[in-house]
Amino acid sequence: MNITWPWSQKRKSDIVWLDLGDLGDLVHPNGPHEQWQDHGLGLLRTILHQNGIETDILSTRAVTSWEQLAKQLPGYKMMLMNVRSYTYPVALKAAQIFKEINPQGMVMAGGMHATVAPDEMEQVREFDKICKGPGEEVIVDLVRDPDSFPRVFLGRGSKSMADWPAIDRELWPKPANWKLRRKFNWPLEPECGWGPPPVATIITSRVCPWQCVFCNEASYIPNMGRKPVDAVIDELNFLDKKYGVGSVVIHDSMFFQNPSWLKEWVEKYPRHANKVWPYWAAGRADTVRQWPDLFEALVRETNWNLISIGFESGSDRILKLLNKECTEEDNYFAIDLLNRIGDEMVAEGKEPPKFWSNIMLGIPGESKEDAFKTMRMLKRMKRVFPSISYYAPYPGSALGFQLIAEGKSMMSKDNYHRFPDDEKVKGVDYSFYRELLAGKYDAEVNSGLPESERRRGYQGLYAEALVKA
Ligand code: B12
Ligand code: SF4
Repeated sequence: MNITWPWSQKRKSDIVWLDLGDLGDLVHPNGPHEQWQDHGLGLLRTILHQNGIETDILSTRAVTSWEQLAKQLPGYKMMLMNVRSYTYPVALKAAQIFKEINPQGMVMAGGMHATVAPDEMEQVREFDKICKGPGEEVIVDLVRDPDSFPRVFLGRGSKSMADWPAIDRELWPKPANWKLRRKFNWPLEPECGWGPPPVATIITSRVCPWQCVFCNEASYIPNMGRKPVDAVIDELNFLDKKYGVGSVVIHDSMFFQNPSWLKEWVEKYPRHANKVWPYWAAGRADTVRQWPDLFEALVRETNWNLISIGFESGSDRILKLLNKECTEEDNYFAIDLLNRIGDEMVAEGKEPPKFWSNIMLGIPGESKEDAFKTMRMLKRMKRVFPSISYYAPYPGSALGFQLIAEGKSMMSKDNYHRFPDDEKVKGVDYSFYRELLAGKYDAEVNSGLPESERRRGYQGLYAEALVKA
């Protein structure tokens, strides 16, 4: 029997924050990433509570049916939510149910989807207020006096993350099943195979200055200062003292930027953190090539042992098309460097670092040879968790908007979901990619590769790597 914890929670407020995600993700999740907590929700609820505005928390992830959610909604006067494109279908349904039950209640929506697709949300009468952009400087006024805001409005963010309060993690939703609860380490997060539990997810920077056409964060997140190194370390030490930290996931879209910040991190993290916890964080191949010494120092001295790089493709033609501003050569430089550092660390009797290698297949315009080159690049990595997905045309990205406008996107409003093996763009030969990942084209991929690389990635490994992450 599953016990859904929120049912037993006492209602403290007539304002509820609804955490979004697939039904059941906090009851019996498919994988670890579905269980990760939402920093936008955490930050804004912390700000509200610090300003004397109590909110209750409910989660679509903590129920297994819409009826279960509906039973918890009567009487609320306001519902707040952080809507991303991949949670939009859930947000829409929840807003409709809320308004059916509480016709006088208000639904306040913000988040990435509200920022990149406000027109879509404007057409839905159940959304009473739609906030584009950051919400930390407006959330208190919005909740106190919603009528002073137009229906769709521009939010306001802090100048720097130094101004953000540390998230009160106990405001995050709880796992809703006693078995899951035992290994979840709430309010820290569960193990996902990247490092020992409990896992602390943190954010040190919000903006990525690059302009990749499939992502393009800079176009919708206003520039803001990075969280000071001391504040990051203080937060981790605080969490460790209170809950015990096993490893860290740095959720920044781009951790490996601002060399001066990174140098300070190399200097202070090993000396001031309670423990030099291993961590997952993201970089780019071109900047690894630009600052190889800094990269090596971070890996060796700060225990950056899972390096997420958006390699995306092993073909210059496709990298250009994606405006990735990285070349095949940059990618191979980063791969060879980490292979070398890993070999040396093995020789020193240390655990070697690994890549978390983001790869996209099924990019419109990609030829079979381009895809073979990508698979060859993957085989060059000695130690890697491949994270492979079919290109998804998200609104908010330049290429996404273009494909949506051309009618080529198969990601309907009801299905912004990113299941990596869903078919997402018209005209892409997905059966070829399925066969490629199943090993049918191994001969072509392996041609010209040395024996050691041919052997890497046994049949089926890459198909399994098509995970939802
Ligand atoms: C951490 C992260 C994840 C984590 C954890 C997600 C989670 N549980 O929160 C993981 C790794 C699981 C993940 C996965 C995915 N993610 Co992700 N992720 C991020 C990342 C890097 C940071 C999110 C974050 O915490 N930001 C910081 C907080 C403070 O910001 P925020 O949540 O947006 O909230 C602010 C505002 O939006 C606003 N706001 C929010 N809610 C509200 C509500 C009200 C009422 C108001 C007024 C304001 C407001 O105020 C907040 C403070 O400024 C973002 C990129 C980014 N820079 O934001 C991508 C991002 C959100 N992810 C994205 C995507 C596409 C995905 C994936 C689909 C695939 C992928 N590309 O990795 C998967 C899907 C997972 C799934 N469940 O199916 C896209 C979403 C695009 C879109 N149009 O919605 C982003 C923007 C990255 C990108 N540029 O493509 N992701
Ligand atoms: S894909 Fe990575 S490098 Fe490119 S804009 Fe997005 S976060 Fe930045």
